[in-house]
Amino acid sequence: MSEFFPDVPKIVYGGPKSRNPLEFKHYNPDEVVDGKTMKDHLRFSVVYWHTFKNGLSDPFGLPTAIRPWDDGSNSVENAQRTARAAFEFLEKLGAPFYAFHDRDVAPEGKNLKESNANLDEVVKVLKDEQARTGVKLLWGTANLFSNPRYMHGAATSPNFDVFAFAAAQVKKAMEVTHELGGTGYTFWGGREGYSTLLNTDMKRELDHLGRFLHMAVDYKKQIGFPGTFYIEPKPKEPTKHQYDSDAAACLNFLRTYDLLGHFKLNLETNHATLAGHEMAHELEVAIGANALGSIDANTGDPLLGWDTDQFPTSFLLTTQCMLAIVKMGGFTTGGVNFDAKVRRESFEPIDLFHAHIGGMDAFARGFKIAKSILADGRLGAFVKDRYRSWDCELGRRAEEGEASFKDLEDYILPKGDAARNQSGRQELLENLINEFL
Ligand code: XLS
Ligand code: NI
Ligand code: NI
Repeated sequence: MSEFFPDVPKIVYGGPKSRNPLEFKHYNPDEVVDGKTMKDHLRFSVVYWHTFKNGLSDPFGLPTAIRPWDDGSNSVENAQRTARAAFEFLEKLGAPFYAFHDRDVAPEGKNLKESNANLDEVVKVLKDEQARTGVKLLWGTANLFSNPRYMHGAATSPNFDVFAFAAAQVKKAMEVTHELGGTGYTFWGGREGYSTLLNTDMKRELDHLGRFLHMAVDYKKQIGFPGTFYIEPKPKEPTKHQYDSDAAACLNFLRTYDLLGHFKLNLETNHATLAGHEMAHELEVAIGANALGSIDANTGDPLLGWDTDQFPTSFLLTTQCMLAIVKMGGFTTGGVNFDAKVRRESFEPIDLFHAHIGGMDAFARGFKIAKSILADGRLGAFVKDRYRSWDCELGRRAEEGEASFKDLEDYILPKGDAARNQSGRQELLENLINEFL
């Protein structure tokens, strides 16, 4: 079927020497690495909202995107045609997964009942297309931020009716995600945060959010949805402060409300940047808590202070991501989900292919570089060696909670001054990474 992208063939692996922009240079889906194909290691996913629905408007200008499948109407028919275009794209690209918000795939009706009915009509097409192509749903989610009703938030809205509406919307979104065999369901806070503390009872709002997520956990059990629940941290935008501001804040929230066992984190690169962290930092925080589930792969622009959601092309960035993910043992349920959009000036359908091919190649290359760095072993050995002084009897006891201040005093007093330090060798290690890029 070639209706919407007639000039684009199935994207194949051409190798690093290929000069064809519509071929992969590094991503060879069938190549086996450590007993698993690249396709299964990287689990690439395309997002519905940016790739099929985003008109590329910005705060200063109207949409520019040419999207032949979209007649601009709010009809179910338009949504169904968009779904077919989406699957033609997914199939040609060879992406094994996609992700959506309820309102990306189907138009909102004049009330919830009508919206749910619209969704059901489009889900039929999505189901058929999934069966036809073998493409799977990585995760679903509910859009709890676009409609004006959510101006004060959804689960943290001061308006109880809005809270109830959000609950009903998530209930339905979970049902269709389950019906489509989704491997996960994501909670991104949307507008869960505040613009000013002057009008905000923060503790009460957080309590409400905790309750909301418990109800979601209960409903998950009730319908037997086996997928993973994800929380996606973001520090700001659209609100001044989002409650899920970074990985550490999310983990603290989950722990406080006794939800930690039920959620993993879905980390987004540009959100890490906005939080003042490197993506690698966020990954380490999540992995340390055994809570990394999936990543929203993108990047920001250092000169622009907002969530520009650009496609990741830096090998250094993808290497840093994949070093953490490979060390963790790889993805189990999540994947590399391109929550990324083409620039407003890249308005043609073909740009969507260039963007995804580049992102997939960058991650494939980052994956291989990370594997080489780990196989080389020098980096890991350096880090291990840096802590070797702890590998003594008292060090072990201190790590295991079996030593007291008095024990440490008894140990160090006769030694005189503290032991000699060794260099952190940051520059040497940065050079070492560059050997592999
Ligand atoms: C917005 C978020 C959003 C989530 C899904 O910044 O990244 O796209 O991934 O709701
Ligand atoms: Ni995201
Ligand atoms: Ni984002």
